[in-house]
Amino acid sequence: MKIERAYTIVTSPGRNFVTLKIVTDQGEYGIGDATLNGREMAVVAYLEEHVIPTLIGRDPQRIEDIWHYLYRGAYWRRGPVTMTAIAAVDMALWDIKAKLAGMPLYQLLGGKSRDRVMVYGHATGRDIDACLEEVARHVDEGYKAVRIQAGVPGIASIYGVAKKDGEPYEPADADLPAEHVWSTSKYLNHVPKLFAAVRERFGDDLHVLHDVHHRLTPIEAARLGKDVEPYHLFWLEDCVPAENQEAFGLIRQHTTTPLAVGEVFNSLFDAKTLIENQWIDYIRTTLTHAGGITHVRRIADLAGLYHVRTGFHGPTDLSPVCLGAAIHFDTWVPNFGIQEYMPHTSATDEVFPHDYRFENGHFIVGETPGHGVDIDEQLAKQYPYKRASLPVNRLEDGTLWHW
Ligand code: GCO
Ligand code: MG
Repeated sequence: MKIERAYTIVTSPGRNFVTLKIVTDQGEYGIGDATLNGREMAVVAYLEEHVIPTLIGRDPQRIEDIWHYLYRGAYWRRGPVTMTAIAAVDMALWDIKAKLAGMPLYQLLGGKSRDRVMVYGHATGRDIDACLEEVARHVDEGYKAVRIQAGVPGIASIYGVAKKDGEPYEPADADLPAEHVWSTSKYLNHVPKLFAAVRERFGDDLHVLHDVHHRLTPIEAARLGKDVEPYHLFWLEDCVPAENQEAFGLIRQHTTTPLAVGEVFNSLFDAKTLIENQWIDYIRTTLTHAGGITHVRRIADLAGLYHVRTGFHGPTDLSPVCLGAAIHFDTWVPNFGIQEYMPHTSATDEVFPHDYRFENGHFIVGETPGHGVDIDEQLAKQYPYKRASLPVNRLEDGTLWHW
């Protein structure tokens, strides 16, 4: 069996998605998600110019060999663009292999470790009251876990918090990066009040999560972790940037609030020190940005040795292809923690027909051979690519900051 053709499909049903389709000479095909939010066309160019020409004629069943060919063979290792491109190939090849085996992907990985996959949804509000209403809506919809982000008095606009109720928190039409103004002190004073209000209204059972989006220094993160301890968060996410993995050692010495990190990681080496030192509790690295199933499986296995569980990144800027493959992975992986879930728009769901289903705060994996997600190429053509940018953050004095 040989790879006969491979090509990228860029579609924007509300936001941009890049999909790689690999077709074999036997007529079987697989698809992989290659979406890197705000840098979509860089991955398209990498795939079209440097990866696809080397795939033609190869045996699609040799997933491991192709992975190492693309990783080692390029000489230039790692990096989000490269690893997203490799991930898309890897995901498409696992899709093909599972279809050939006539099995849903989770069976090929080792079968079910659980019947359903717990997810967390996103509640955001411009102030605490609006936020509590959003949490209530999620609880009514059956969610057992909710990420909670509220506007902070004195900060005009925060990425992760929708400006108006019901709006997405990341405007898809920002051609060039918007600039936000950030105040760490205002934020740090406000967050404990938010979680006090959440516990008071919803009691102890709801799992609550919070994303700091890399905006603190280690000692500030340590303070926040301590301040929210009484509200026992499921996790505090990305409390500092993790290029300096040792920073987490400092935070860990100060707080028992569980720590999650890794949505921007693209390889095992970004997480190795964090995992081996048991400085984190959840690893967020997902299939699309870290070399696909073949590589993320290695991350999860290392994590399992150190009581670190998975909590895959799953915002709407990852396509249903990534979500579908992730649900298979989550159903299998022994050290599963939780899966992030932001519902895609109905236009996106129509472009990407899928067999996973949401039920009572959980995902139930489908039984279709492969990863269970397809793409309607005709429909995809109706939504042309539109450049969209993520915002940047500056401190009140104008200093460029993490966002
Ligand atoms: C999350 C994230 C996202 C990212 C986005 C960037 O936890 O879901 O922080 O909101 O910012 O995926 O592309
Ligand atoms: Mg995040």
